[in-house]
Amino acid sequence: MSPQAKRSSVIHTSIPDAGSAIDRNIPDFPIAQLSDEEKYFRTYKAPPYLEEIEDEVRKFIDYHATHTGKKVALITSGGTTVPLENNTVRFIDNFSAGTRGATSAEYFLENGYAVIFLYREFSLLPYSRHYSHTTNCFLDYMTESNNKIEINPDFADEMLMILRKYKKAKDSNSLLVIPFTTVNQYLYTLRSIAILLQKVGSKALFFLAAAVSDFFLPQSRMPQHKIQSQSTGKLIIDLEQVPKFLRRLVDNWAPSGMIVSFKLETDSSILIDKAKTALDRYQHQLVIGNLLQTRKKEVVIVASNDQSHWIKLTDEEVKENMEIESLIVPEVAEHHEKWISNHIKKEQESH
Ligand code: 9Z3
Repeated sequence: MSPQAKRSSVIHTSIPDAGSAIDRNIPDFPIAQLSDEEKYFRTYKAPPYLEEIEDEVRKFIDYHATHTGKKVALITSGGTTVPLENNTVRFIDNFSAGTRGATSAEYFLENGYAVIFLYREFSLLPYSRHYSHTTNCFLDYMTESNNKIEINPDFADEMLMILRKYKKAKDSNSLLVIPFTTVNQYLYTLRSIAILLQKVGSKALFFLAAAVSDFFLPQSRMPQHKIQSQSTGKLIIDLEQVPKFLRRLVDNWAPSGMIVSFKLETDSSILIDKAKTALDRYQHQLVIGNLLQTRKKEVVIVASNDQSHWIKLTDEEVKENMEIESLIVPEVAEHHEKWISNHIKKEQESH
């Protein structure tokens, strides 16, 4: 049974919360300072379904902590939206389809991890990604024979392999899928899951591939209804900076977990410097740098000891449809192993 099927009702994160339009009682959001992350959570309310998700995540983590001893990866995937209206007709979004996250989730599962997949609702999911969002219609994978529907033999072998992996992940209760749509939902859910993951200590791995908006429109300024066309002929949107949640994650929410963030740039000359700055600023363990233009065939892994190296697919490998995540994930898992043994050593020394 899929994790979603177990829920008492389907959670749809894309349904807007209509209960808090422009409300002058909600304090306006202060200009973001590095120390202001917690203010965000004091000012903005949690999504109404959060407790339900926390229960599911708690059960999943307890199951693996007690029965399998697996390492647990939290993978974030896809882009966050920034609603411009309470009854949301318009929102700001970004390009991410969730390919990096969904593909990486499959390789983490293959590498023995239990995976919590925190993804933008309707973006790519592990395993089904091979058939959804493609240029082929899913019906092209079927044929009819003797009044029965069958898998088109051209695709059957590949589909069988994927089906087996999918079933294995499900039957071993190794994949939990949790949705978000808005940046507010993302931040709240990330925080909750990170705190719950403290239970597995250094066995928790954070693989933050989601493209999170840097700016948002505070609830105090969000109109309830669709913005009407302006007499000035212009729409001026005044956004605030989303607090830098990574610092809270490293310092407070996940003090023992290993944290891998992604840095996306479009200018190759600044990529490594930006990745190093992020490591310096947030003091986490790895940054994976990628350029929008080449992200499917090369990434640079930058570690906190200032070492960096590129993983690149050759033209041949690209032609053979090799996925760069099949190289990224084992390398990250190796770093994680070292992280865990260092933690065990430190614990032994302190006893
Ligand atoms: C990434 O860099 C991901 O690799 C992509 C994946 C979003 C490029 P796709 O979904 O794309 O496979 O099409 N994610 C992180 C992007 C990001 O917003 N990073 C922040 C930054 O660059 C840091 S948390 O400042």
